[in-house]
Amino acid sequence: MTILVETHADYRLITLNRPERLNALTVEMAEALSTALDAAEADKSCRALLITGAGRAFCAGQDLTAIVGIAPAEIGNLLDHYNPLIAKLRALPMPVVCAVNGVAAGAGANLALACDIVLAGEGASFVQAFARIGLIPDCGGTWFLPRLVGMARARALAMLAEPLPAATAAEWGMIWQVVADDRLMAEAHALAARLAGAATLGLALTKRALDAAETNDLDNQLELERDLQEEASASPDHTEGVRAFLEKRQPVFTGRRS
Ligand code: LHQ
Repeated sequence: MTILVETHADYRLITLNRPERLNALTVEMAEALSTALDAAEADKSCRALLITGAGRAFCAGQDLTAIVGIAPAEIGNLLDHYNPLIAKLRALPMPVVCAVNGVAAGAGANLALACDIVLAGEGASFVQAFARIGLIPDCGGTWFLPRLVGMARARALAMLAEPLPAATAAEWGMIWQVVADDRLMAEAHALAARLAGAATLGLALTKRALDAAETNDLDNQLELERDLQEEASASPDHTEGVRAFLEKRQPVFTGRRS
């Protein structure tokens, strides 16, 4: 099994599972991941996702043994498998937490950056390894990096392909937090569980608004916020949130759309 899926009360843990290859990506694995995302979305009781890697690495990017000597068109075909996966992750109507448990290289780094909240163990690192093999950052790397760390740092990361330690990645705003390696999974599970108990529709619409903000001007974004706010306000979780505030108690969110 190239990925493992573990179902928790109201979230799922997906583990990239080719530890002997540092969880390097294959088409089979991308398809399995895609199926797992669809299944999570279809399950109404699943309200958050947690992604990590088995063994000592998060993901070493494309499995290089699979691309030796293949035609350029085949490289494009490979990305036709990976690109929908990145788009699906971004559009998934629930929060996605990534627990980067070791090195995240090439497409593996950008898979992590596509997630909503990235936690990393202090021994983890991020490498835009593409330049080492004459390629360009893909799986959204050229889109995510400048937005997260600014163009100057994005260019150097992409061109130098040096490993960026997790602590620097957090300092630069590329990821959310660094935690001690032996605390990583406990913290990541706690975060996923907390998000799974939140107002799911509101978070899903927040994702949409933030992604749209990357290309909208202010007028369009204000208009979008207006429309999405109407949608969010129709949810039972909005009603519950306001009621709980007025009653001075913790809200109990269900994640139901209506
Ligand atoms: C690997 C890999 C790997 C196979 C470690 N493949 N075996 C998308 C689609 C289409 C076209 C092309 O591009 C893309 C996007 C991409 O992702 S391109 C970028 C691909 N990734 C890389 O270039 C990274 C290659 N790996 C590394 O630089 C190092 O392995 C890192 C920095 C990740 C880890 O270094 P170490 O901790 O020193 O581990 P290691 O190098 O000793 O690796 C352990 C084993 O895993 C080793 O096998 P072995 O049989 O010697 O134990 C590696 O060959 C294997 N492995 N990455 N991507």
